[in-house]
Amino acid sequence: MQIAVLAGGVGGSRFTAGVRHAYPDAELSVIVNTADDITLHGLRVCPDLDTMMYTLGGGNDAQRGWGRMDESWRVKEELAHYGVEPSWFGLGDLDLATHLVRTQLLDAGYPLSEVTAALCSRWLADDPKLRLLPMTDDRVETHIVIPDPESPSGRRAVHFQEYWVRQHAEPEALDMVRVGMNEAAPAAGVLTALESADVILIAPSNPVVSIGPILAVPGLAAAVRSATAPVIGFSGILDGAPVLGMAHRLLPMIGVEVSAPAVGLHYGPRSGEGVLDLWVMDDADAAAVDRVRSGGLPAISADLIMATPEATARFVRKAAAEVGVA
Ligand code: GDP
Ligand code: FO1
Ligand code: CA
Repeated sequence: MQIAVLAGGVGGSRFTAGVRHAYPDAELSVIVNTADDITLHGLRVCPDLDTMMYTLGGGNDAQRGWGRMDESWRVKEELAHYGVEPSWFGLGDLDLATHLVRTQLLDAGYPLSEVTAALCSRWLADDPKLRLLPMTDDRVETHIVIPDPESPSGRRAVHFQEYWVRQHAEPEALDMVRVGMNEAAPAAGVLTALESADVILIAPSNPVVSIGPILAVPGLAAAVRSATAPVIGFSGILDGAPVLGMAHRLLPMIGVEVSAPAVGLHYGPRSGEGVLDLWVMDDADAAAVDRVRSGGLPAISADLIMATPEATARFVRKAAAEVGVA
């Protein structure tokens, strides 16, 4: 069996761990958001790819959600002594090695997909049927437009990391610019993974800044829509709020209500102009199943709390059975 997953960082990696638990022998291709990426101190940092790689490779810090376990911060402290910014974004000593290797390989001319495979040859050596694919080999970076009374236009754009990590998504998000998106193309391997999949799973990742950018890569949503496999989406919004994180700060910006049915209808049914054959919401939203169905999108509810890979595997299997995938 071949499975393709679309995913962001923390939610995406928990989900993927559950998919792997449900289907230990499947060829699993994870198409990961790279629009969070940023260059700092001359180093290319790919947070969602790294969260995925560390988590599936057993090297992540589970408490923080991102970065390495047993991390130390000596380089960060030393940079602070030099007064070097940004001081609000921490690259740990162990994590730095990943960014050094990545940047060297990118500078040598390798595409991000090959660089990612090289990094994963260390972390995912025990699972040769698991592949991490960046959504694109091109540079795409999300910027968020926020109010700025001091600017002549009354607004300014900041990099997504500055909005998320430094500002804790506190300013109102007025708009979003995905720099580089128009010129981007799906990374090597992405279209084949979608074409050859037996099932395509959209993780309960942030719909605006994780799944949104993946589907916005020119040609990628069309490939999901024309895939022969059924496409199942899972809600990260439970009972009107994200399980964790700040998705509720960004959904209003794209005109989507912070609710599981609204996010499902935003992705939309493949029978219309959307990408889904089935939308899975938490049992807390069971009463909204009819609302989704009456929007033309088949829907079910399940316990969507990803407390353990086993718990995640249970709802993944339930959803797969619903679309006829064993
Ligand atoms: P990020 O890239 O690190 O921000 O992570 P993702 O975009 O992959 O995932 C973040 C989303 O995962 C959030 O919007 C959460 O609501 C969702 N999420 C986190 N934990 C759970 C869970 O246990 N169940 C479900 N259904 N969603 C979750
Ligand atoms: N998140 C933080 O809240 N603070 C940090 O200092 C921070 C550093 C960092 C370094 C590498 C990396 O891969 C991720 C890092 N993150 C940090 C997490 C991350 O940037 C965001 O939570 C995501 O981009 C949202 O998905
Ligand atoms: Ca992310």
